[in-house]
Amino acid sequence: MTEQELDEMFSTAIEVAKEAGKVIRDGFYKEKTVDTKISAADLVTETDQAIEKMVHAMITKKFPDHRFIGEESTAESGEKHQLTDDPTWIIDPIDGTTNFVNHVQEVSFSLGVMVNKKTVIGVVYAPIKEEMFSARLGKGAYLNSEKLKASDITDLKEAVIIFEGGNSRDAKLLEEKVKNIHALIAHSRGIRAYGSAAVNLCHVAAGRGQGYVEYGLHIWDFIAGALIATEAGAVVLDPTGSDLDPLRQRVLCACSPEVAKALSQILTHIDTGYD
Ligand code: LIP
Repeated sequence: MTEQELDEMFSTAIEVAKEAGKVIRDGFYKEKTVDTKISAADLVTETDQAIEKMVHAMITKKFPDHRFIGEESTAESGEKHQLTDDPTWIIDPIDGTTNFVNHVQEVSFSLGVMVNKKTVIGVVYAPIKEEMFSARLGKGAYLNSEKLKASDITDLKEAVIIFEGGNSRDAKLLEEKVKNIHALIAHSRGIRAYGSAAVNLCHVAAGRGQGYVEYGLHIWDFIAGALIATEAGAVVLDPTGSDLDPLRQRVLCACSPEVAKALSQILTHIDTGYD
């Protein structure tokens, strides 16, 4: 893939995010038709579906040979997505749908592009707050035009950690998550939950917290934010400390390797499956 091709893909990603942002803004305070997916806590609205269709059309028009993985088309087909070496656009039309339904501003459009299974572009747009986070592999991460740098804290005791309950209501899984919440509160300066995995990763990239961990996610929730966080100097790993596997449904992000290691040691590692 040439630099010129990557430039073109990056400007398309920004353009697409701005268009998705307009639709999110239009729907934000309106009455919504809400449906549920795997549990009563896993929501989808007509806006999620409309954005995904619009974005898919925009991308395939410009890059007909590229592949596409989207949260809502995957849910509709009920099939597992295939991650290949081909250039692949990975979309979450609204990350933080529960926030969207409840008029909470942490709502984002998330778009990652992978080539040879490596993320080369990440864009997370939180349109209500007018925050456009973006990164290209090896070229740094930005919030609007400001360069991002993660916090330089190395001691977990001084760290604020973002943690989410997720949308599964499986009793055994919840028991393990509660153990993790206990461990995180005991060892850190405090926990937070903003309700959007993509935004959570961007918060760590922007130094608005020192770590984030979640079990039970999917590639579209975290792939863009993971590049933004790493390009801002944070580490993004599998919670066990091994390399991040984009299909393994879990992520650990920390501002420094020391905080990552300490987090990995206190957590109970939950296996929610493989996409
Ligand atoms: C949501 C995430 C949130 C997580 C939920 C869900 P959605 O994405 O970003 O952080 O806890 O499990 O996956 O469903 O709003 O796109």
